[in-house]
Amino acid sequence: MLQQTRHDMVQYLRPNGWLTDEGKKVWGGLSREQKLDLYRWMVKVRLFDRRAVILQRQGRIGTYAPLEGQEAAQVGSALALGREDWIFPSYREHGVSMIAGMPLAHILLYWMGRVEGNTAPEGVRVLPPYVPIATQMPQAMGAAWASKLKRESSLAIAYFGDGATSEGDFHEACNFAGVFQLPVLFFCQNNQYAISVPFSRQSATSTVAEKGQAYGIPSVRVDGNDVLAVYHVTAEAAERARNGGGATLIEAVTYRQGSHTTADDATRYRDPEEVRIWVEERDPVDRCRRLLEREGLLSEEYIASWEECCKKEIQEAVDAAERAKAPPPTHLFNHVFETLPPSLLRQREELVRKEGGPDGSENPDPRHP
Ligand SMILES: Cc1ncc(C[n+]2csc(CCOP(=O)(O)OP(=O)(O)O)c2C)c(N)n1
Ligand SMILES: [Mg+2]
Repeated sequence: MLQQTRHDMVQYLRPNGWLTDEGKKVWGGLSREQKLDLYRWMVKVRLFDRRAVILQRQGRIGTYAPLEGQEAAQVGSALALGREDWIFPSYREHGVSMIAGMPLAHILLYWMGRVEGNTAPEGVRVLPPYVPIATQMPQAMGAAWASKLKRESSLAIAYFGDGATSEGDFHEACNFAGVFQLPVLFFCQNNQYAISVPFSRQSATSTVAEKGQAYGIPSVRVDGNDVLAVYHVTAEAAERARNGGGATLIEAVTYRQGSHTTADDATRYRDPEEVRIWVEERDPVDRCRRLLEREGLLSEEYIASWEECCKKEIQEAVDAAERAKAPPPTHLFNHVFETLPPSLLRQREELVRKEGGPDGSENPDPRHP
């Protein structure tokens, strides 16, 4: 059990694919399937992510926030949660969402600007991605409070970035969760940049974990590219939350290998040598693969057939998303105001006049005749 903040970084799997002594114990407690799952999910998430970037470049989805490099932080933490837990993601958590049961087609539809992409299927407790930075944190805290008042076993987890720790919402959520001992996990993927702003220009503290400590929340810093350590640290925090032990802040130290979004160019503000080190020497997927290969759990044929299987599933999701009928243009006006203000009402009427038909739906989108 974590009783206090650890400023040293928890690491079980070294970048060269060898386990530490503590790591050997944790690894030994996992079944063969659990071990393979860590790797299989990371591969699926990476292949999905790469395909989504290509779709954006082809003009088939609007914009996209890539997660390459952050697979271990997302897969390790998501696999430690239960189906009853509430997940409050930011815009980069596609890996977490798919593990929690969000269909891949929905994730693509979200980036195509469709409202269906925000709707989780029955029984999937994933909230829509939160784009305004840190706003998911007080809401996750509120869900955790509700769970506590109703004496339910579910916890809430908020995913956010290093930049979010400069927002008031971060501090308010941590304070409240600390005082009321709420079953909430604050999971920070410290990928070291908030768009072009490096962590050193974001915060005068050297870690995010120490900010949680200031609110009386046990806080832990973990190697976010070490899927085993992330899994174990999150499972421990989740167990504690369920047993009435309150909130935990987890700082997963990782790196965004690509750009902030497809609208950004990270080569404008990052040293190529820094990127090379993270990509070539600290990659989370390679690290796990090396361990599994050495243990005889992975072969070249197995890797190839798993990748094929993922690509097929991703292709099916792309087809399903592209088959979805486009909404009428008047949908632009839905989902913000319950009653449209007069100015927007006028604009809507103008659009209906131009498009023809009572609500514009009689003029089908030419891309989906
Ligand atoms: C309240 C608010 N301010 C500014 C923005 C613009 N913005 C979008 S992403 C981003 C950087 C966030 O960085 P971080 O929290 O580290 O998350 P990351 O993108 O690295 O995952 C900013 C400033 C926003 N979305 N919301
Ligand atoms: Mg960041």
